[in-house]
Amino acid sequence: MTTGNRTTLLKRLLATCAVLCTALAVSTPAYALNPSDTSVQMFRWKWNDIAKECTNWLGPQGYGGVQVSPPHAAASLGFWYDMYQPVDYTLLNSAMGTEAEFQTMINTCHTAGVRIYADVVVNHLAPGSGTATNGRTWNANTFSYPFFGVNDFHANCPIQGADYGSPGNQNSVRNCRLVGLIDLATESTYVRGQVKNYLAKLLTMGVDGFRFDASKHMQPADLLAFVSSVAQTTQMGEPVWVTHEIIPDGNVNRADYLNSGTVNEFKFTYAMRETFRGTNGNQLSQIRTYMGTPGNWGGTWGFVDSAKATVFVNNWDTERGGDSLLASNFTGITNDTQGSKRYDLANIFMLAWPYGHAQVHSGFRFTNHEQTSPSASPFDASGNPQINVNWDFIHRWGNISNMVKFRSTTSGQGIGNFISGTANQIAFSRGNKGFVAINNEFAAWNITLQTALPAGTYCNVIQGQLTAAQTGCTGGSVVVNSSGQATLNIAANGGSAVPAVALHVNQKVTGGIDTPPTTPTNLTKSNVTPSAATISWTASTDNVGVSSYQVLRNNVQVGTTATASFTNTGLTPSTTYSYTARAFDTAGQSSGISAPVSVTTLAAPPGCAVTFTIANANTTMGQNLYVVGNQTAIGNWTPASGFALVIQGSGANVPWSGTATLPVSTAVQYKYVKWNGSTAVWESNQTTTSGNRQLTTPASCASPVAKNDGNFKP
Ligand SMILES: [Ca+2]
Repeated sequence: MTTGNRTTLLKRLLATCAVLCTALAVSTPAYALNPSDTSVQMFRWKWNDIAKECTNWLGPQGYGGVQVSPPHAAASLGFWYDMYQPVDYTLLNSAMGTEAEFQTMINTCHTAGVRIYADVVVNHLAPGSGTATNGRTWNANTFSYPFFGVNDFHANCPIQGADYGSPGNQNSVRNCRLVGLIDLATESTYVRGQVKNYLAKLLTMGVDGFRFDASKHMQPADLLAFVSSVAQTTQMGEPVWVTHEIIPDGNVNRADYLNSGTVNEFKFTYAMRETFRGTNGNQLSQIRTYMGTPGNWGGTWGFVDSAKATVFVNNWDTERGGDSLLASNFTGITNDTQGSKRYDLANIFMLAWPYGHAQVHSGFRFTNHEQTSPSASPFDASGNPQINVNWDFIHRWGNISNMVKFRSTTSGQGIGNFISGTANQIAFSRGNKGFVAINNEFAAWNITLQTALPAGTYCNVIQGQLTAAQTGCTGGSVVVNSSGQATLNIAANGGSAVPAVALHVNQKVTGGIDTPPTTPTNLTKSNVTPSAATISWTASTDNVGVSSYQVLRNNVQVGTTATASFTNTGLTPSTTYSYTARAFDTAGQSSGISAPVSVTTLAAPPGCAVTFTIANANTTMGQNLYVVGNQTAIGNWTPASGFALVIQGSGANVPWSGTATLPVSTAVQYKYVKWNGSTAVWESNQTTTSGNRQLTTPASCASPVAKNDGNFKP
């Protein structure tokens, strides 16, 4: 490297900085940033696309920040990991966009309330040789990089697998080459100065924090020196956010790095995979044992304290290495979004659980492990997001995205009312601000649980949010009663629904608390007959109004009614039934089921056998004699349904006779009818007042009544 080259570039850098400093001074923010407890890893998203997402989605949804891919200039070989092979930290043209686009993204996201965290790769530089994303060249064989030369690197030795063991070889892990990458001498004054310049430039541009890549491959003192050498406050007036990538092994002591930032708590990533898949005997219901609880974090797995943890269900490495739950890995294995909603549930848990700084991961779908980001835009020509097409847009998945505001709303609240159903079902309160229930079981979870929420109707943010009028929800809702209890009906995992409920006080329906109707009382019976009964009750009351009652007979609905009375017909004589009722209000809530009333139908009245005989009908071929009259047994005046008599002998005038059963104590009117199946020939009228033949059956009929009616009256 020549001094001249360095000087030229420094001039260029200073000129850029002067412009930017002026711009930033003018745009000193009058706007507020979102709460900082959640961010999203926008893996290989272009700066221009991130800017759009900040404005259109991330800001309004409450995301606190975006962790962007490394903005330095890097190798460009056609693989996703090219960007982890830095060449130049000064002219920040990368696979994600130009330096100017990077600056615009920062400003746009800040305006939307969203911070920008840069992924910083300073352990190593690119191997091989070539032209970087900013047009500058490098050659690792001659240690020629725009700002680094032969004296700026550690010796050429590979890190061995055993170095990560216990005791392992810490010097090798920190000073030898990680997968062949040329290891920077990060303890040297010159290298530290270059890193300082890079970090200072990013902060000046408005970057809000750093994710240090491969931190365990550098000395803790190096990282502390980097962080200490630059401003401690961002352009937005906040402390600089710092987290370290430190994958646990048998050698690294993560506590050594906590003086310069938080650590990526990979144990959380592993715990999500193990507990939601239920592998190795791990159970979601035991999560407190594994990782501890507020004020006492650690657990049997040895989690770092919450204030020192950055957590994610997966990042780009674990999604390719299989160390986490998976969402976009289409290399031939089953994702945790296929056949289950484990991936969604784990993100919901992460955002509901008061541990660490939570990061959602949003990347792209891939079919081989080295495949780089799609050339297709995440948006269509009209600017609409193409979700789960090439880019997965996990930050827009409704059930995950809505949990960002759950997290900020419940910030500072502890865990209460923790309960497990099966080993795969848990629920807990976040103080009196929120409540969540997660059903990672392939069976529904229907249960009434205690919350600490104020009474009211809440939107289940897993399914939707408040409507614009805030009087209803775009998805399902849950009622918390005056005792703080909520009755939940959570679908089984494995279906189309994400089987969880999440409620918080900023998604509470206004316009009054919708309470269920009172339960109907005092059920009574009346008008009981052999085949019917009327059930009545004391009307229910409700704050929004009772719309209907459901009437149940032996626990099965037999009808609904708007009034407090219902007549049930079609019953069987001499049978006992149990009736109950419940009320529904206009909001669809139901009361409890009433106490039952027992009804026994009356016995069917005993019949009275009457033997009808008629002669001299003068029937023609095809005609038969029928008794037709005002009783069901004799056809209710319909010849086709009349009671058929049987001819007693042969010839046109022999008697016809037959015995019908009629109700007792009943006034019966009838005529004889000659009927050939289509034409009725009725008797003419009698001298009775009705013109019909008449009889009244007795109250009891020990033997048939003989009704010898003489001759057919033509
Ligand atoms: Ca190193």
